[in-house]
Amino acid sequence: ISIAATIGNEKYEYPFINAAGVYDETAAQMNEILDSQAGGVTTKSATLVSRPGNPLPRYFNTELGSINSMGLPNQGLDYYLNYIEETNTDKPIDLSISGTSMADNLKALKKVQSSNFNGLTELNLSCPNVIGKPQVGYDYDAIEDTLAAVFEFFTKPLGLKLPPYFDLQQYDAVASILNKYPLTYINAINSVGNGLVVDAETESVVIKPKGGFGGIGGTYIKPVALANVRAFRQRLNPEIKIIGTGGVSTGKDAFELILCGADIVEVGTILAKEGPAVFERLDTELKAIMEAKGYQKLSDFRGKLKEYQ
Ligand code: RRO
Repeated sequence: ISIAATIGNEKYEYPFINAAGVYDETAAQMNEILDSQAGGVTTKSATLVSRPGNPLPRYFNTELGSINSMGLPNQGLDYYLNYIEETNTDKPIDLSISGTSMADNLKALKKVQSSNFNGLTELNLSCPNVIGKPQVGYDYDAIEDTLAAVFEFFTKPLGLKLPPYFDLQQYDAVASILNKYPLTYINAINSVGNGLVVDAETESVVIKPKGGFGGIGGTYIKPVALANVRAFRQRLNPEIKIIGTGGVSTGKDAFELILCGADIVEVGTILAKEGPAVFERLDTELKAIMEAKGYQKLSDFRGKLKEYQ
């Protein structure tokens, strides 16, 4: 049984990697992921200049998931470009970029364009936690303006990290924009933005920034992730691949996302809870399901979700 998968020129021997922002701010963390049974690693979303992020506490685990308002803490784009340049690995390293303005995103992507990096660059249009900056992915004109400006000069493989959508007309609108551009992939979904977790005992919120509002991840959001992957797979040009992210904590969750059309799968909340040892467990669980069903490779069932006739 092979669980290998490909996106653009990148080959993932294992189909699980970290979701951008989890276990990936420092070289030491990314090295631990590369040393595990992960298929590769994604960097923390980078800005041009390093940022400390929002005040603590800013991440909280619950039984069914997590809430975060990290606020884009990262070491700056040069740190991640240097890390990639200096790291000897057969596994893909995907570079996530999340400027806090269109001008900064363009500057960052120009830097990537003129660097030696030729892997996947993931432009994050869906950070819910930078105070005063709405998620670009909910503004169709801003998505279009960004892509038009980026593809004026960017010739390397590009993916977009999208926020979750909740209405079928949103998928229609976004897919019709994305289909006009030579995107290598999309990544669906980022956390469900601006949820609220309440601690009944203390009668208070659980994270400090933004009065407790933050991005929800984990089991809570799996049906939203399944829907977004499925809806985009039904609407996007087949050349645009899909990274499925959201609510995966078992091999079965991943199997479901791949049935909906995911090419590879990312894990956030469960990686934060279990650490990089989670990747071996997920690989093993996914293979066991495939073996029981008689599948030899991911393409035997990818996108083949059945509907009532
Ligand atoms: O750093 C964050 O607060 C953060 C980002 Br950039 C993102 O894209 N998604 C998220 O849940 N948190």
